Amino acid sequence: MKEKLLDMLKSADGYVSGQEIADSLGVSRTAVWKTVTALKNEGYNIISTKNRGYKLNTEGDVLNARELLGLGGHAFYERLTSTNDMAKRFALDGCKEFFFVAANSQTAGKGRLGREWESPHNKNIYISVVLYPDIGFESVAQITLISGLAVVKTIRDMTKADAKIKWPNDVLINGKKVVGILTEMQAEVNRILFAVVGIGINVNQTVFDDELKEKATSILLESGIKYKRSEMIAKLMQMLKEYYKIFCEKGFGVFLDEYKKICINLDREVTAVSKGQRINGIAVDISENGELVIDTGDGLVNISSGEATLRTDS
Ligand code: BT5
Repeated sequence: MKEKLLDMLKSADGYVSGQEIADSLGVSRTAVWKTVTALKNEGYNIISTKNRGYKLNTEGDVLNARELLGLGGHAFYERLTSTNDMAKRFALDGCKEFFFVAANSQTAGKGRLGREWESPHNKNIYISVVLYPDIGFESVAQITLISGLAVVKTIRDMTKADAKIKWPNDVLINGKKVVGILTEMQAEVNRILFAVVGIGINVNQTVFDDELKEKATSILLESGIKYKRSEMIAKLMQMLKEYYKIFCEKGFGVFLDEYKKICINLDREVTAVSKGQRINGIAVDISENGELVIDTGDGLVNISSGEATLRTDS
């Protein structure tokens, strides 16, 4: 009943009267009113006007399983500890490639190296995608890089915001972090069993904790526009599939030019911590394998995204 009513409102050009809905669904007007109330509680912005009926304000941003239907295999949760952890469980159960887990909030959203990912309810995208890459261990870190490219393309195409990559796993707009990516993998001695790419996009968040205020932002804050998360997820999945397919066929090298163009670290001073060692210098290049090349003054050092954290001076 909810689905049918929602379909009627979605396809209507303006108001639909309560009577018309009741007749078409074969229910009472009270039942219509109750269903509309339930949909409103889910977050749908339905306007009720006396003598005219109901109208769906399509500007609203609602993320739920219904809105994600049609995007292929997926699981949606209102609240989860971490979409990455849940995606791993699906992968262990043998879900298909590109299966994704999305949530409206995370209670233990993860960054790299045990850091936290702030995941307030009903504002942002928290999504984890299962992949079965047939590549060597040394190439897994490149999945983060191509995922970053897919995210940047999605944001640029949809919002026109000037999104850039901070190697290896951050997407920034106007110098502030708007996206974080966490790739995890499970492997046997000589073979990758699966990889999970977790992507957090600050879409409609407007208030950040004190600790994050200076360094984090959202698409709404930067563009002034409230985007629909379900549409952004659809576009992101399309881009990710495209980029990943090319990556599996041709490797990371074909993305190098595109990556360098939008990577903010190049030609700037960086401090990298890799395998417990601090490396200071100028980031001069990205290698064919997606490593950051740092000129320390004493020579060039390549660091792999899998094992480095990075500070870039502006
Ligand atoms: C990351 O780690 O940037 C990876 C974040 C991945 C989050 C996604 S959400 C879906 C999936 N499920 C998960 O559990 N995780 C993934 P890292 O480079 O370590 O950055 C973490 C740092 O970013 C924190 O220490 C904060 O300083 C900052 N931070 C935390 N929450 C943020 C937010 N919402 N927006 C911007 N910065 C944030």
